[in-house]
Parts: sequence; C-alpha cells; structure tokens
Amino acid sequence: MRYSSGFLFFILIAVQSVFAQNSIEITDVWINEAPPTVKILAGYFTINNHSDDPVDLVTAHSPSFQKIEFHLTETQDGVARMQKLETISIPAQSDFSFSPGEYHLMLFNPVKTTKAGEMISLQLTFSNGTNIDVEAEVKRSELPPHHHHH
Ligand SMILES: [Cu+2]
Repeated sequence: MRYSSGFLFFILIAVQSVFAQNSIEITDVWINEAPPTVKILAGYFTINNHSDDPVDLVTAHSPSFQKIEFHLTETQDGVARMQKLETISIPAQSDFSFSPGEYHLMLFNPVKTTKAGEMISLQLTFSNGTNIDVEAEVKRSELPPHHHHH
C-alpha cells in the first residue's frame, strides 16, 4: 500500500507537535491576589524544558487580563525596579522559575476583580511554536505588596 506524500507530511507534523507539547512543562502556576483597586497583578510559575534545545517564552495571554509582560525585579541602592523583557530563554534540559522578587508575569488591567481560590486561564507561547494552556490559582501571598516603578 502506498501513501500520498501529503498524508505522510500530515503524520510528520502531528508527531512533531506531540513531541513539542511533551518537551515543555509548566508547573506551580499562581497569581498574587491584589485589592480591587490594584490594576496590575503579578504571576509566577516554573518552566521545565525537557528537550535538548533551548527555547524562548515569547508571549503570554489571558482572557482575564488586557496585557501580560515578562518582568525582572532588580534592587539597586535599596530601590526595587522592574525591567521589561521581550523573551525569556530557557536552556536545554533545565528549569526556569518565575518567583516573587525576581522574574514575574506582570498582568495588566484585570477584566474583573480576582479573588484567592479562583483559577485564571493563561496561554504561554514558545519560540518553537508550542502553545501551552495553564490554569493559575489566585493566592493570597504573605509577601509585602508589590511596588511598581515604571
Ligand atoms: Cu513587574
């Protein structure tokens, strides 16, 4: 039996996308609860790159927020400042964590007030074309409030 080249091409694409899905894993996804007046929230997660190639996180989207950026907090002379990053690079076979006081998602203009215990959908897009949908739990953090110096 012979297959058309179009059919084989379809199979290759299918196998490739399944592999790409399994090679990146997102864990421990959460968003810091903020008072209703606060229009910028912070989110955190860990990216596990199980593949043999480095990969870049290029965009994040959520139906619950108008815009999402990647930020890095840096403290100089006792003042915390946030730097906007276009992409986040994850080396091959390694983990990359977003955590309070360091790398974070900056989530702008929530469509409604988010409360602890709620789940927020996020979609993360990587440079290899992988899209990963995750659910972030809104949590009340013990940390001091997030200061903004934009
Ligand atoms: Cu920030």
